Parts: sequence; C-alpha cells; structure tokens
Amino acid sequence: PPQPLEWKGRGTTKHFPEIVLGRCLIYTQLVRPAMRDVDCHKIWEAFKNAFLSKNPCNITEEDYQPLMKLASQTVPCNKSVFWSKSSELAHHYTQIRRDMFTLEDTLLGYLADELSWCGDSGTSEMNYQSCPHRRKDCPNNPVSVFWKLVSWRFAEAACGVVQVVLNGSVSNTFDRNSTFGSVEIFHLNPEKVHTLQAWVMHDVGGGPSESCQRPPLSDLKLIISKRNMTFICHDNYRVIRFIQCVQNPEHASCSRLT
Ligand code: JS2
Repeated sequence: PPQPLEWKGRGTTKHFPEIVLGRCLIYTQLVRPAMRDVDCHKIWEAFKNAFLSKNPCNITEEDYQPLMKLASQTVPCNKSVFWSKSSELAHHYTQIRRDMFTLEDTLLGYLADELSWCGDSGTSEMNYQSCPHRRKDCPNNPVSVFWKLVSWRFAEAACGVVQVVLNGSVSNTFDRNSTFGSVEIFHLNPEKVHTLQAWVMHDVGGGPSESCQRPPLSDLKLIISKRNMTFICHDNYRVIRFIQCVQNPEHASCSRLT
C-alpha cells in the first residue's frame, strides 16, 4: 500500500528548480529587460536556502530576507494593482495595461505564482510528495510565509493612487481574512498612498452579489478612510468590463456597453 502522506497540502511542484530558474531568466531577460543584470543563479540559491533543510512548519520572514534583497524592485507610483477573488481578471487587465503591476507582475510574484514548495529538516531534498497545508497543518509553511511577506512588501512600497480589482459575484467580495483584507490594506502607507480605487466587477451574465453600496464595501471604505486615505468605488469599471466582454462578446450586457 502507498505510504501515508506526511502533510495535507500538495507537494513541491515537479521541476520546481528548473521552473524558478527558467521564470527568472524569462522575466529578467525578456519581460522586464531593465532587470537584465539580476543574477538568476543567485536568486535560485537564495530561494532554495530559504526553505531547504528546514522544518516546513517553522519558516520565518528572516529565511526569505536574502531572496527579498536580491529580487528587490520598485513599482512606479499609481501603477500598483491589488486583487482579491479575481486573480484571472486582474491579471488579464495588467497583461493588457503593461504599465500596471499586480504582485505577480513583479519578479518575486512571477517566480512563485501557482507553485508549491517545501523541504524537511532531516534532508536537503525537496518534498515532492506533500507540503504543509496552511489550515490543516501549519501556517508558517514556506509557501504561506512567502506570500504573506511579498504581499506585505508589495503593499508597503505602493504610492500615489492604487487600484484593487474585487469580485462582485461572490459573497466575500471584501474579505477581512484574505491577503488583501488582512495584510495588504494595513500595509499601505498613508503618507505615500492617497487614494484607493476599488473596482467591483460582476461576472458577465452572473447576477451581482455585492456592490459598492453594500456592507462589505462600506467596511473597506471605513478602514481606508480611518487610515486617512481617499476611497473611491465603482461597480463594473468600464475599462475592465471591456476585457470581460472580449471573452463574452455575445452577451446582451456587452452589446449595450458604451
Ligand atoms: C498561493 C498565492 C499562489 O492583491 C493580491 C496580491 O497582491 C496577493 O498576494 O494578495 C492579494 C490576493 O490575495 P487574497 O485577497 O487573499 O485573494 P484570494 O483570491 O482569496 O487568494 C489568492 C491567494 C493570495 C496569495 N497568492 N497563494 N499560491 O500561487 C499565490 N499567488 C498569490 N497571490
């Protein structure tokens, strides 16, 4: 019979080392050639040293410091895009507006997006079988600590007007337990960020579940106002609606778009 798995989360992604090194080269040489002098071999060394030969329930922010230092990058003011429950749409938006950045359009987010990784204290190997699940095993695992840290740093570095793409077709449009609701909004620096623009996008054809006028969004408005930033909210922001309509050109609500 197969051995019982050690952890409840998915194991390290197959070919993780090659994917991270390959993504680093693609990003620094092709996607953002301004970063062509970044040493991807050093980045890979720092990435793997953050979690290999360590207890995967005991990873700390310090473990990732060398990687953070090597991969540091500045996003220009007014160009940061946050998202919650709207990953695909937010990333389509920044793939078209190439001057805008989600976290996954920065090197660190690009390297790790959709991947899973962990090691173990007894070995210098990666665990391709299973990795700790955030809730079912432990919160301080390599993947969760990484995303919390990079999200926090991405928010802290933002300046000017920042945008957030929210999903108005789910019940937790603004979720205080999400990365956006628990980490990012509290790390925006009001001395640098003057306005948060929230775009509440409804699925084409799907009925709205939440909107700017409803309690979850008024909670967000209150949090942002209390932190001395201006809050602007629009349902179905036109520019992003166009992207949704490219994927649903036949829908009635898309033919009436002006
Ligand atoms: C595991 C991942 C991945 O504003 C965005 C980003 O800056 C992000 O890091 O945090 C926000 C999205 O997080 P949120 O609000 O929790 O939305 P969600 O749809 O409930 O969860 C998405 C996962 C957040 C962290 N994360 N975790 N694996 O590949 C991965 N990529 C990201 N961004």
